[in-house]
Formats: sequence, structure tokens, C-alpha cells
Amino acid sequence: MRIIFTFLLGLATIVLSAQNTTKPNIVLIYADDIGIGDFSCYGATAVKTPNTDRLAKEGIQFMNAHSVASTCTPSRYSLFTGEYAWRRKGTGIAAGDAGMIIKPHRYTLAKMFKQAGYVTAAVGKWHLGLGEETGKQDWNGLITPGPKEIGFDYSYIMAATGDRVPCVYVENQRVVNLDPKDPIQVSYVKNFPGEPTGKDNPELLTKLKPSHGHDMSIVNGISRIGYMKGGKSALWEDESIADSITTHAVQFIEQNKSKPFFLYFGTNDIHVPRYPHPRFVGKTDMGPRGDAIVQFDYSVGEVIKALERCDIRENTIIILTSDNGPVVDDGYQDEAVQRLKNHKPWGPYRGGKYSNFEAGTRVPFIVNWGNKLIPQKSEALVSQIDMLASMARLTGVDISSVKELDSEDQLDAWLGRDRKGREYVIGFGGSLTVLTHDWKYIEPNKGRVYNPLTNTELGNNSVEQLYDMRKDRGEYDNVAEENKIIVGMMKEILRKEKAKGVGMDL
Ligand code: NG6
Ligand code: CA
Repeated sequence: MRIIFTFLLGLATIVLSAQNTTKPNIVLIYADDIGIGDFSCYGATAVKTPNTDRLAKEGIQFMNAHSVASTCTPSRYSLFTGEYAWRRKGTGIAAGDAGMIIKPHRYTLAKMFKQAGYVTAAVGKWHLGLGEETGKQDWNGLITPGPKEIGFDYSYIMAATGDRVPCVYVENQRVVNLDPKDPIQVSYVKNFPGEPTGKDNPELLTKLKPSHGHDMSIVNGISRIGYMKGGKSALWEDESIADSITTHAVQFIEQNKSKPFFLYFGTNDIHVPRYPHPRFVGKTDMGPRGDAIVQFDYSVGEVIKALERCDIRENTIIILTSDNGPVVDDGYQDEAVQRLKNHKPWGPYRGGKYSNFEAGTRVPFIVNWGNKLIPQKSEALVSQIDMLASMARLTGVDISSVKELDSEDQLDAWLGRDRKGREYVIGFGGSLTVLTHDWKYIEPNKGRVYNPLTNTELGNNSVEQLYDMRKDRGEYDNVAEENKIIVGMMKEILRKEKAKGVGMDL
């Protein structure tokens, strides 16, 4: 009896360790502001994206996939926590000196991967706040809490966005290349005496000029949002951001090739200021916005090459998607509008970044697992909110005790084994929206209808909106009046979803 028991125990150990060695690595390539029409595999002809296209061709290319919100911070918040950002105050677009928005006690995607035995890293755009309190970070010391406290073993990040100060890389929560004799000061309230700004010193704007906003501190001949002083040796060069963060992503892959790892790789492309490296300039006829897409695709290629070099390509799932839909003029004179021509970043959809309409949250979404999946275009309805629960299932982590997650296990849809996906997706672009396979509902909202600066139809309306997505995916014909029952069903979905959040202990 005892011998049999020992034998079984031994067998169980072998099976478990075999499982460990085959746990797939996960690389999440999270693009910034890339629209559903911006890649050639989604129909773009004015730009070629061969690396992204290859992932799509050999994997699952989703046509009805959604970020949680039509701006960055709430989308990333939801991706990392599995909770809809709209349940929580303070999850809107964050300032560059915002305190950490996800509190260290929260359960997160990265913590889940650690529980599964993974090494975890966050590389690239962060935009989720850092430090205890807004405006109180010590940019010259250890900035905490930060990625580590929410589960990332390694981090090499931009504190917020390319257009927000401080314009520095932060590695493991310390500013890289900082000269202690030239400390960094940051303010989102007022300028530091004597420091030039885009508003007062346009003659210093040698690289890009703002079209709206972005007229505060000047770094590298580009004016930004917010004020900063000092840290000269630590300032990034916009044309090298893609190379810098891609190099760090690749290094992380190489250093961890023998362990299961989760890499969140948030690209700066194609957020403003768009200022790609000279070797990408002119690769499209669309100017910096198009060239930044090519630069993004280059980064994708470098990640794929690194995985191949390390011989782990077949054991790595690459998920490629975007934090929100596209915008053409997002605040700099980069000729994006003039040179757009027939290119349609939003594909056949209405709206874009900031909008409740489809192009705000319907984003490119590709899942590739070497040659392990049956390549297909999928119409399954999927949302980034499900990353946490789906990855928990994949890695065998029990998250049932985590309170009131909005994240659902949709692994089968993500891997192309279920063609349907979710019953509905909740979106947020100022209003809450519900999208089913057939209908789209937008809650009434008193916000403005149109933003002339970014040329965005925001999808706000003081009356209920309902669109029949089967015949009107462009959302032009509001049929709420004649479909009261459907409207009632959509409102009921929202009522239930909102009620779920009541009393969340977070
Ligand atoms: C807006 C910025 C825009 C961009 C956006 C955040 C102005 C006028 N516009 O407020 O340029 O930074 O915030 O983008 O300042 S996101 O992709 O990070 O959500
Ligand atoms: Ca974004």
C-alpha cells in the first residue's frame, strides 16, 4: 500500500513539474491609440504591418473585440484589475504626477501570474499613477508604490504618457540616468520660475508644435502637459522611445526564457507626440502618424524574433491589442489630418478615441500561440476585461475567492474554440454602452456631441440611443423609439451590472 502511495505521489510530482515546464509564456503587446483600421490585416492599405499581420494570419484575429474604455487609464485599470473602471472614481485620464491608482492591496493580473509561478514584467507606457499621493512622489528616490506592489517583478516604464511630464524612464521605480546634482521637480499646478514653456517660447519648439493643449514644459523641442525642471541627463529622446522600451522588453524575454513569464509591453506608439526614429520617417505617405504605426510593427517584429531566438516561440501566447480607438489630431501639428487621405483608422465604425461610438472601444485584437491554434478570423464578442479570468483558467489559478470581479473566463473564445464569446460587452466613453451581437445601446448623456479639436463624434446624446448592428454598424440610425423592448433589455443589463458594484470592498 505504502509503496503504491509513494509511487503515485512521485507520479503526481512528475506530472506537475511537466506542467510547469510547459506553462506558456504570455506577452501582452498593448498598443496606444491604434484603431481597428490601422493595420493592413484589418484592411489598411496606406501602411504595411507585416509582423502584426503574421500574428493575425497564424492566430485568431478578432473583429468584435473591445477595450473597456475609449481612453487609456480606465482601459489599463480594467485590464489589470478585472474590474470596470467606471465603478471607481479617479480612474479617468491620469495626470503625470497622479498617485498610484491601483492600490497595493488589490488583486491584479500580475499577482495572478505570480501565483501561477510566473516571472512578471511591465515595460513601456504605464499611465496608472505612481507613489502614495498625487504630486507628492519623490522622483529622485524610490517611487513607491509602483508596479512592484501590484505584482510586477521587473518594470521599465514611462511614468504616464509621451505628452506628459516627467519625460523620463523609470526602472524598478527609480528614474534612469538621474544625476543627483540635478534633481527633478514636477508640477501640474504651476511652472517653475524661469523655465520656458511652449506657450511663451514657441521659438524653442524645434521638433513639434502643439495644435491644442500641450503648451507647458518643453522637453527635446516638444512642449508637453505639465511642468518639470531638472533631470537633464534622464530625459528621454522621443525618437528613441520605441527602441528603448523594445530593447528592455527583449532583454526581459532573453533573461527569463527558461521560466514561465508574463510580459506586459505597453508601446508608446502611436500616442502623441508622434516622433518616430529617422529610420521610419517617410515609410508611409501619412507622415508621423503612419510612420509610428510602422515603428510599432517593428517593435512587434523584435519581440517575435527574440522569442524565436530563445526557442520559446511555440510556447508563448502573444496577445496584441490597443487601449482605445484612434484619433487623428490629438494635440500636435504632425500633419496627421492633412495626410490621412483615404486611410480610415476607425475602419467602418463611427467615433474614435474619447467616443461612445464603436470606434472608441472596438480595437484590433489578435491572439497567437505559435502553431497551436487554428488560424481564423473570429466574430466572437470579446473584451479586455476578461484577461484576468481567462488567464487564470489557462494557468490553473483559482480566483473564485477574489471578490466581485467583472472579469469572466472567455479563454475558449480567446483561443478560437468558441465562436460566440460574451453575451454582451459593457463599454465606457463618457456614457455606459451595451453591445450584444445584434444591438448597441448608449445611455443618455448631457455631454457635448462633438469635439472640434480632435474632430471626434463623442456619441453623447440626451436621449437613449439604440443601433441595429446587423444592418447599421456605422451607428447612424437611432432606432430606440421603435424598439422599446430591446431598449428595456439593454437597460436591465446595465441595471444589473451597476448593482453588482454596490458594496465592493476594494
Ligand atoms: C488628453 C490630451 C491628449 C491625450 C489624452 C490621453 C490634451 C489637449 N489632450 O487630455 O493629447 O494625452 O489626454 O490619451 O491635453 S490616452 O490615450 O492616454 O488616454
Ligand atoms: Ca490610448
